[in-house]
Amino acid sequence: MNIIEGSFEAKGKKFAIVVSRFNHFIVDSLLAGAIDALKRHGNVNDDDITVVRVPGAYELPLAAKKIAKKGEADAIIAIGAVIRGGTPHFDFVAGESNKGLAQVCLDCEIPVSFGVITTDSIEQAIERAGTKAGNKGAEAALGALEMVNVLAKI
Ligand code: INI
Repeated sequence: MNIIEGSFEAKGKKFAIVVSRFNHFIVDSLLAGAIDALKRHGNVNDDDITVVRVPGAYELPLAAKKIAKKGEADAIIAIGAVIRGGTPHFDFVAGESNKGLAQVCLDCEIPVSFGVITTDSIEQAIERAGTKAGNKGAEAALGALEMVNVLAKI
């Protein structure tokens, strides 16, 4: 049996984090979690992490695509927070963000980690930004680290 799997070590690899400003109170914690995971679990150098800020989750796919096409990053981590309001706006923003990022990942053949939380309430968002449900930014960074390693082995 031949099993191929990735570790988290990624010293020398380059990571781009594309992050939305909307709901920055939440997003800032997700971003901090992602950077912490890259450094502590991946052993990634500060200089190998680039943070790109965009207005909202809707804008994440285009920025991710431009980064991917430059070819300098080994993986992209998308960070954002879409919190449901009283209108259908949530569904459009969350749906397009998710769809667009998945498209970049497959079209450009680069890992694009989905660290965009989509919640029904601010409380659920806080839970996922470093409190009782962990930190989804850190989880996204771990996913990117593992994918960089496993893709190199396939
Ligand atoms: N952007 C988010 O990142 N999160 C949200 O919760 C959100 N809501 O609810 O409106 C949101 N909207 C802005 C959107 O991403 C775009 O920036 C905007 O529509 C301009 O294109």
